[in-house]
Amino acid sequence: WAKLDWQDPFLLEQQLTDEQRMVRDTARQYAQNKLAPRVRQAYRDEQTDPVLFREMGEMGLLGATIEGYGCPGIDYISYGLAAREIERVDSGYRSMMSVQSSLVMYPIYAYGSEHQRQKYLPKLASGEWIGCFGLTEPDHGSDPGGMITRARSVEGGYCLSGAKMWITNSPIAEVLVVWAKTDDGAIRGFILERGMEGLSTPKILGKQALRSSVTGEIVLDEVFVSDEHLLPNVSGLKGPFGCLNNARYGIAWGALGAAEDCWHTARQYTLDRQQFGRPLAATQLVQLKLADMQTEIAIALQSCHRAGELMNNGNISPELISMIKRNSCGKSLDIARVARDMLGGNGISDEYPVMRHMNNLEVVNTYEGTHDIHGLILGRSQTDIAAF
Ligand code: TGC
Ligand code: FAD
Repeated sequence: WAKLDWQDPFLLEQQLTDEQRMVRDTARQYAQNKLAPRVRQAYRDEQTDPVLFREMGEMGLLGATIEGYGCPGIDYISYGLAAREIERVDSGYRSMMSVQSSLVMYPIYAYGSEHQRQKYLPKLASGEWIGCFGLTEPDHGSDPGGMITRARSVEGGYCLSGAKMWITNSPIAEVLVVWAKTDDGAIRGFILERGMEGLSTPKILGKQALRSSVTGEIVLDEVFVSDEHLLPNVSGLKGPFGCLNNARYGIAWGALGAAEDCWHTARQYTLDRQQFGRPLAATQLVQLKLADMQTEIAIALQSCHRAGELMNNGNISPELISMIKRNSCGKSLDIARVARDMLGGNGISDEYPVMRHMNNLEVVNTYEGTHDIHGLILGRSQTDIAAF
């Protein structure tokens, strides 16, 4: 019998290719050497440094699965492994990377004209330009189909009016992918640029989570865009949802990085901390908690790896992505809450990462479709009844 590798019970390491390991190691090095030393202050000050996008661009982490246009074209398992390494440091940093990659570059690549691809993708890949994705509105979150933002046809283009809420990167974005209903009621995507008349992006202040990643509104007051700003190759909700599939897949891997950091921190802390004359880790209650964390993370990583194989051969369903997004986020949030408790009073201090991860995971469990909405997507898939 083999000896269990407690950190990697299913030997995921052996399932990876050399290239996947290389991408993972590069992302880990960047995350640990460059992001980890900055995160505590960034989180305290609620500051997002735009230079991080250029660093991520140099590391090939932006739009990484896209072929050409300055992007490396890595496979989906490598992309998931990179998301896990970045989120091991902070969910906010992974958010910045996934919005730019899956929600801004992907729609331009998949639905844009060749001219739009050439114009935007290289600068988004290098991080010179920062992007954001506006779907959610103040009164329409889980039900984006009810959006009220309008793109009225006018001579030579469209006039956009409305408001988007809770938009990652919006206050610092140069390129804004915005979804709006046209005169015929169809949902269409538009590429907006900072500086357009009538466009503003106020920052949302006072977030108690995801503080290293800036969030804002997009306010559209009769913003004129010419026809060439319309994404020509998609119409309907399948446009934004197609982007969300990629982002949700990355989140499923990423959240587990944050959970692993909580698990490892709780394990080391309870080994070091003595109460009643022995390490906390010598108690049955603590060992059960560690066993639960190890089990949930190991099984979830295997599900992500399998989903990555299906992504790579173009054979994944959106519902399976809902399953792993929901499972990883829900389980990671539970793990972070338990880890916070295991650190006692120290668990609330930012000397340790667990409470920051816990707060961040509250967001990760909510955005890109809440835990319950993904449950309803899975419920619909087995009953054929939409219970939303
Ligand atoms: P429904 O009738 O189900 O579908 C409408 C049309 O869309 C198609 N579709 C999909 N296509 C591709 N992928 C998917 N996952 C798809 N889901 C649906 C569907 O086939 C249909 O196409 P067609 O051609 O027949 O018209 O739509 P519904 O309005 O009933 O939707 C229900 C529900 C709950 C599934 C959906 O609204 C939903 O997923 N809600 C959650 C909203 C959400 O995830 N918002 C995310 C905002 S972006 C964000 O949070 C970024 S955070 C980023 C970060 O910082 O990391
Ligand atoms: P609601 O839809 O109002 O849901 C509130 C509660 O009701 C939830 O528990 C939900 O599960 C439940 N609920 C809703 N409908 C039902 C139902 N039919 N049955 C049972 N329960 C239901 N959006 C973007 O477009 N772009 C971004 O970049 C972006 N970034 C974000 C960053 C942050 C920090 C945050 C917090 C959010 C971000 N979002 C973004 C928005 C995010 O996607 C939404 O918050 C999310 O989809 C939920 O929508 P909502 O907040 O309106 O909640």
